[in-house]
Amino acid sequence: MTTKHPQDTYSPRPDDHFTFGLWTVGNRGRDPFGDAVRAAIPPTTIVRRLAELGAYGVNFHDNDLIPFDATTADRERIVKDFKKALADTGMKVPMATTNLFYDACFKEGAYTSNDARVRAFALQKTMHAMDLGIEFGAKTYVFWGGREGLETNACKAPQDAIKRFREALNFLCEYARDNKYDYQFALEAKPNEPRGDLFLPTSGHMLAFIYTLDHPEMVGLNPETAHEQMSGLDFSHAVGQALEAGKLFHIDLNGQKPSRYDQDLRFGSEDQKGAFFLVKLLEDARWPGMRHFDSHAYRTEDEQGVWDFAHYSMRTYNILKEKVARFTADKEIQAILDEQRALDRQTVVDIGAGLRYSPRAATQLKQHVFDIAALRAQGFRYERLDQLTTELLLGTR
Ligand code: GCO
Ligand code: MN
Ligand code: MN
Repeated sequence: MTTKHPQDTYSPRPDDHFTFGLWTVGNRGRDPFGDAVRAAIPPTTIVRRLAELGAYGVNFHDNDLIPFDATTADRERIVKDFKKALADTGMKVPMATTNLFYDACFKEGAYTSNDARVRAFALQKTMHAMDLGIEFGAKTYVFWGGREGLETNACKAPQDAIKRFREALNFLCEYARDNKYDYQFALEAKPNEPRGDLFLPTSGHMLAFIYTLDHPEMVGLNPETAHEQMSGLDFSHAVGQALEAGKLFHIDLNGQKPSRYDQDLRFGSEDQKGAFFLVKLLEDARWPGMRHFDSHAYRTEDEQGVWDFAHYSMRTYNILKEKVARFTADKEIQAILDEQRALDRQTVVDIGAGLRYSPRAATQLKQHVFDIAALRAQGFRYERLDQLTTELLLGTR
């Protein structure tokens, strides 16, 4: 089956650095109310089709590639075939991760389980999965604690769960160092689902936690659009804080309707304005990371719809990137922003650059007489700025 998408300036290319999880295009449409609607697509086929569409690479959980109960011989054969597909197409594996949520043994948690045997098994499984990622040249290792949560606070105190999560990450940082694995760890927050509540529910919680680890320099964030929006938060603010802290190690792009379960919709299919500001944030910062899509096709789709979904995810990013260039080149928009920059540059008292404290600066500032009436009278022209942005996005400028 081939999907023909016409080539134009928005067509994805490998140097756009778009990646997909094997689990995203491989999603078979299961949900809590219905079974699979699509056949499984072999990982090697996913690699070949995504390469044709212009993607840069694929990422995987250990069990997306190697089934949970595979024999050593199975593993060797699968790895060999997958390496061949990558070599044939030039596709890369920038990120790897562990499935610590699907198997029934993880129902009470993995690193945070009350059962010490499960915690130890989760570590063992992660070490094997880290070894696998290294075989494919992965540089980022993602931690999403799908089962690290609870339904009733009667079962454990959140502080104990956080301590266990810290112990596990400290252990795995040492494992990476000991083996000279060139990984950066990226922690992914989510407020709930599949557990009633998940520990460390937002990127902000995760960021604070990172600085309590033995090797905070190895660990950053993997924020996801849908997950921040589930908490009613603006995704760009989570990403902005991660960028400012030098902790944006990876990103999960998708779409989400407000206050729902985790929908993992196609990037840009919802809240196009939010998606635009997110692309603007990443592009203005010249963020060098992968533009990874953690989403899947609607359950209504057959395999053709899956490749449409993949192509349109990348295409929308490129369209929004072009809108960002237009925003930067738009004289009326920039004139308003110039007024803001001029306001920003005003000198109140001569205390040097910024608001750096000194006793002299404090004295001068305390003595300064402000023209409060002028401050009150200042208008900011954001209605016009937003309307110009809106018209740019709607295609009328
Ligand atoms: C989800 C998560 C996952 C993770 C993936 C990689 O809500 O299902 O977003 O898709 O991103 O397990 O860690
Ligand atoms: Mn995700
Ligand atoms: Mn998700």
